[in-house]
Amino acid sequence: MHHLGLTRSSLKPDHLLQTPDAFVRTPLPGAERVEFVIHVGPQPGARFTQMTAEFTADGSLGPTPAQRFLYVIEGELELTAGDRKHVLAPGGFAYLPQGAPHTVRARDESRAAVIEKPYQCEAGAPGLDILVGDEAAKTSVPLLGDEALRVRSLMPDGPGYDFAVNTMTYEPGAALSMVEIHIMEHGLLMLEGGGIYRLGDSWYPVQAGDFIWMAPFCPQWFGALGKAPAKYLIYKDWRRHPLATPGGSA
Ligand code: UGY
Ligand code: MN
Repeated sequence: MHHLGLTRSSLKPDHLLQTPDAFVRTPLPGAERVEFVIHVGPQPGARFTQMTAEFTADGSLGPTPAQRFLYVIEGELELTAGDRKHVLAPGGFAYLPQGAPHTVRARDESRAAVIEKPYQCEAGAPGLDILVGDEAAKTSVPLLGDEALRVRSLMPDGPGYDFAVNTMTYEPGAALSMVEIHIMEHGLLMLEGGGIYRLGDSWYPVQAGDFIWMAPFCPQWFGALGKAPAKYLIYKDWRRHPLATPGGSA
C-alpha cells in the first residue's frame, strides 16, 4: 500500500512532526524482544532522545548512559531497582537517575514512552532517587488560570532535576493563550484527541499517535479540535544555565 509519497510528517531545522505512517522500528543494544521507534535524538539536533518501546511479552530494556524516564501507554511493565519491584500500568511512570542500576521487563505486550537525557548536574544539588508514580494520582493545575487547559507535572521540581515531564489536557476548543518562544526544547507525544499545532511558521493537523520535537526557541502554539479532549505528554529541559553543556556541569 502506498500513499503517493504523502505524509503529514515534516522535518525542519527547528522542529519535527513524525506521524505513525512514517515510523520505522529498530532494535537497540541490550534490549530483548523490544522494537523501538526512535522519535528524536542528537542527529537532527535534540539534546535528549525520545522513543516508543514496543515490547512483546517478557521483553526487556537494555542499559542507558543517561537519565531515563518511562511512561506506560499500554500493557504492564515491571521495574526492578535494588530489592524493590514496581508494576507500572498505563499512566504509570518512573524516573531513573543516571547510573541507577535497574531492569525493565514487560509482563505482556506493552508500549511505553522512553525519554533519556544526559544529566547536567548542578554544584551542590542533592543526589536523586528513583521515583515511581501514577499520572492519575497527580493533581491537575489550570495553565495560566485556564480551567479548560490542565497540566499535571510528573517530575518533582527542585535544584537536582534538569528536566520536566508533564501531561497537558485541552478541552475541545481550548488553546495555548500565546505563541510560546522559549529556550527549553520539547519532545511531545500526542496521547488523545487532536488539533492544530503551530511550529515555526507552519500549522499542522495533529492527532493521537503523533510525535513532535521542538528545538529551543521554536515558535509553538496548539489549539484542540473535535468533540473529545486532546492530551499530550511533553518533555522539556529545565532549570539549567543557557551556557551549561549537556552532560557537563552547570
Ligand atoms: O511547558 C510548556 O512550555 C508548554 N506550555 N509548551 C507547549 O505546550 N508547547
Ligand atoms: Mn512550550
